[in-house]
Amino acid sequence: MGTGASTALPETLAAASVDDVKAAINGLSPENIAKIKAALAATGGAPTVTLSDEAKKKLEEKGWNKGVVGFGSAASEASVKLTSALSILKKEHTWVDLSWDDKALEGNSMGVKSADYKLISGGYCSMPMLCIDGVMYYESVSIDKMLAVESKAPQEVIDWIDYVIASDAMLLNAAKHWGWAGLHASNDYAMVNKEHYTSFGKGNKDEAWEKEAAGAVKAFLDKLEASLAAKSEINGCFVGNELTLADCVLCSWPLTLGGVCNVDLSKWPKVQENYEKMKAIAPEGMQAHLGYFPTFVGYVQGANKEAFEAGFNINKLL
Ligand SMILES: N[C@@H](CCC(=O)N[C@@H](CS)C(=O)NCC(=O)O)C(=O)O
Repeated sequence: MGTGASTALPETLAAASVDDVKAAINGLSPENIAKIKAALAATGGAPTVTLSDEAKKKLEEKGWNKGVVGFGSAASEASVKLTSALSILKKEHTWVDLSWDDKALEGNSMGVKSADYKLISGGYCSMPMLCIDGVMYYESVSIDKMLAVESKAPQEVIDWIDYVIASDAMLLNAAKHWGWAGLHASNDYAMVNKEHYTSFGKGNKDEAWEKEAAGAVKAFLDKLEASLAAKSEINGCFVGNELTLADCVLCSWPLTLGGVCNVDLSKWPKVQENYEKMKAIAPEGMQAHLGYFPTFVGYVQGANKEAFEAGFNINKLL
């Protein structure tokens, strides 16, 4: 992103893309660099895209350039991290539904593959995104960090979010490799932007990559299991007795890893037990994911069945 990077200091940090900030930093004193770093850390530093004048005009036309507007399919494993956070925080917002196709913008809906979303998302073309006063943020977990900092979440919650920020790219790549890539190739990428998936799937990664990805999955599940084992009671929440933004960034992994990636979760019983308890107290913003995502899992497993049975199976590496 950040195709519009310039060496002038952006007017506000919130309106600055990561590239804008990097470019501006080159001409700054150490004191100002320290100030910028502190400000980014305080907001959580969710990345933003640079919007063209045409994109800004489109947001304005729709009235999405003011206030808080989310973009995504509430069923998706990444979008649920945002919809659940908005729900728990009771944050007033508009939701724009992204469908799994290239449908043009109509009302409050358009396809994730559509030209309209390509424009509005500054070329990001993935979900979710959150627009705050005309600034488009991406990366669900970094957005949740920003919301957590804003709502003065406890440090333990922030620590979980930071942990997921540090590990989720590899986890999602594992799910793309052992799961999504097979499904999307089977229907010629009708639902998604092809270029986000073609470097994954059977035959597209070497053994070293697969070992590293499986290692990241194992380390993640081991950490979740150990932290749940240290709790006095498994109650559906990773921190305390009520769902927090820590649970928002952790809520999708049992279906993503156990379902899409086909990880045998029986080795992590507390993760499973906690997930069952979480479902029973899930907020409104998790319901669509919990209800519809298992159908996607069925499609993914169907599309990968032959390859899985022939040994394309992450469990051999765990
Ligand atoms: N790390 C990103 C992942 C975003 C992502 O891969 N989103 C998927 C849905 S879960 C998507 O938009 N897929 C459609 C596409 O990439 O074309 C996040 O957590 O926000």
